[in-house]
Amino acid sequence: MQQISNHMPTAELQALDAAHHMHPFTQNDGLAKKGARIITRANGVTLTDSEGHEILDGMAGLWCVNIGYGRKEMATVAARQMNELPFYNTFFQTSHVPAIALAARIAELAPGDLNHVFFAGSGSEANDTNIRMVRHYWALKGQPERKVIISRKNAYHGSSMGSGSLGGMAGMHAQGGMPIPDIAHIDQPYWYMEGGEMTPEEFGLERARQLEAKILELGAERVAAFIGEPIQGAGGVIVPPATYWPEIQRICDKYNILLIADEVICGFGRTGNWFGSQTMGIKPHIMTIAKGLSSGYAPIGGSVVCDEIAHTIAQDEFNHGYTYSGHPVCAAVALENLRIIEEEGIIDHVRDVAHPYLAERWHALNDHPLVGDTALVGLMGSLALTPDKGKRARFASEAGTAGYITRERCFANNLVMRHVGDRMIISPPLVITPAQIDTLIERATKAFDEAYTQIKAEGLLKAA
Ligand code: PXG
Repeated sequence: MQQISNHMPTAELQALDAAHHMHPFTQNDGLAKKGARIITRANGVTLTDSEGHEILDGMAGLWCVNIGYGRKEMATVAARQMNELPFYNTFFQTSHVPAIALAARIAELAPGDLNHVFFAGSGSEANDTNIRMVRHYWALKGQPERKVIISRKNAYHGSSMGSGSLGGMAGMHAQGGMPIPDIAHIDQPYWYMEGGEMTPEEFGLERARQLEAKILELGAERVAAFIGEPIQGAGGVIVPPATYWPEIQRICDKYNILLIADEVICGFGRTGNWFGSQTMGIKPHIMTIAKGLSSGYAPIGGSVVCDEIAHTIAQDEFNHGYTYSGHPVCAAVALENLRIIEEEGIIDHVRDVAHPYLAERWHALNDHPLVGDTALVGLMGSLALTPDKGKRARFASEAGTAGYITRERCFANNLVMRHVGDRMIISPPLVITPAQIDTLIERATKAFDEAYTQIKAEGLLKAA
């Protein structure tokens, strides 16, 4: 059996990595000089690197390892499915048991009449499906001019041409010819940094009403759908004011615009319910799912579609699909993941134990001189670093300078906490215990203290 050794010296692994492996969202020259951190094993909420460090994973991998690492049942199910049927496709009038069972299970869990699943290999692929599906839906309804999809700046919906265009990441749009035509973006509901003198409630309404203004500007007869993450994840865990989603829902209903909830991060327990739409009171026509669907143990995503759209699309051949749509091993692994989440009461644990405890400790970080704002929904949290707490001030330094310093101090203290600009974010495995939350907060506090000292010493504690 060919094995990749875990016992090669770190420097050799790093040299091979630098020579041959192109990392996503990375300046690879800089990384080559520094050397990648090499993760070799993981269990529960803890990663082990090639130097033997034990690191608390405050990000659940990439927002996905909801059930935690090292669940042997997942490996057993994958091996069993590989032995029985490692691959078959779902094109050309065939199906197989894992895809059938998973689609039926997702339909049971999903709210309302979201009863149909189009599988993909990832969240990006699923959002590409959504673009084509909503446009084709309107074409079948005799309204082919309804093509425009409205999204938000600083949204993240994936990295393919379609999904990256839906997203509102300026840095992505600057490279490689994005966005594709007929995608429009409105401003994000980020009160802390963009709300000015408005109350959060006023600001939530103001930002939601940009959707109405955009619809009227384009002409409602040209607008196919609105897409949003119930809570923006990659954009910095931005929790919209309470007034935002009800107003978005009202506007979508009024103009008969389809509503797509991108649940790739919020889905499968992250917000304390099965779906973020339930937490935020949204009634979507389509939900994008991936990540927590399999807890990242296998790559799988999909679009969960309401009766009306699915029945309409069913009238025609939908010329769309991926080799790995409903991949049997990934589907079997996802089903086992859903069984674990349900039978072990993991969402109850989030709601009743982990969230309340983390909330107490997370919001207490507001007392730190570097912290100006904390937010936490379920187990997705963020906080703003600021040079001047009283004023919701930005740093004068380039955005992300203080965040990067703080992130590096977290790593040095064996904690994975990410930064988005000067906002720190967490999204730990949903199985995290109160004792592990204590460890997370202790390491974060120490890292923030060290970062504060360094930021001050480097003369960066200045407001813009
Ligand atoms: N939608 C949302 C809301 C996401 O967060 C995707 C779609 C795309 O999924 P795939 O499986 O194609 O990656 C995502 C992915 C980050 C980061 O830096 C976030 C994601 C991916 C990579 C990096 O936080 N989210």
